[in-house]
Amino acid sequence: MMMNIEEIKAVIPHRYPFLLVDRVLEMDDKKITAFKNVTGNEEFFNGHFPGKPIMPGVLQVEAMAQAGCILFLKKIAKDPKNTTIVFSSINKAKFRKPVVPGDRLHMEVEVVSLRRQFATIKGIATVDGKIACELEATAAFVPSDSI
Ligand code: BDE
Repeated sequence: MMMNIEEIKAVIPHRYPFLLVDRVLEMDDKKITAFKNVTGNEEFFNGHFPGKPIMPGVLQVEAMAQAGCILFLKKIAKDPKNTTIVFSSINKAKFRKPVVPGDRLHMEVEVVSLRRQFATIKGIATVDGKIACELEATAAFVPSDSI
């Protein structure tokens, strides 16, 4: 179930500079494992912060949300071509460790609640096995032709 960057781009609409998943390693009906390689050339390091590059925690949240989108569209949505995923809530987020140039942000995102229109995910992002960010968020599935 590995997916490379071109396969990822065929599933979610995000593009540079906002596509934050580089590869999917594993996926089943409830869980996806993916990563982002964080390079020293990321645009956001110029300003966050000058001389002290740290990946914004909100972008770690976004990266896990994107991994969740891939899981929803590949495994959960009944009509993925006509489904838009809208994140409706960040229920909980914790930032435990700074993510810096050269890090591989490894993400495990799991669906913990699935209703007709809403899914809640839990995500854990690690670098070298150490937790950088924990997330619980909720997304809504919307028919694309309704918005
Ligand atoms: C720690 C845990 C989770 N996320 C980030 C941290 C962290 O160490 N942030 N550090 C930010 C930071 C910003 C600036 Br400006 C600075 O000069 C230094 Br010295 C910092 O550590």
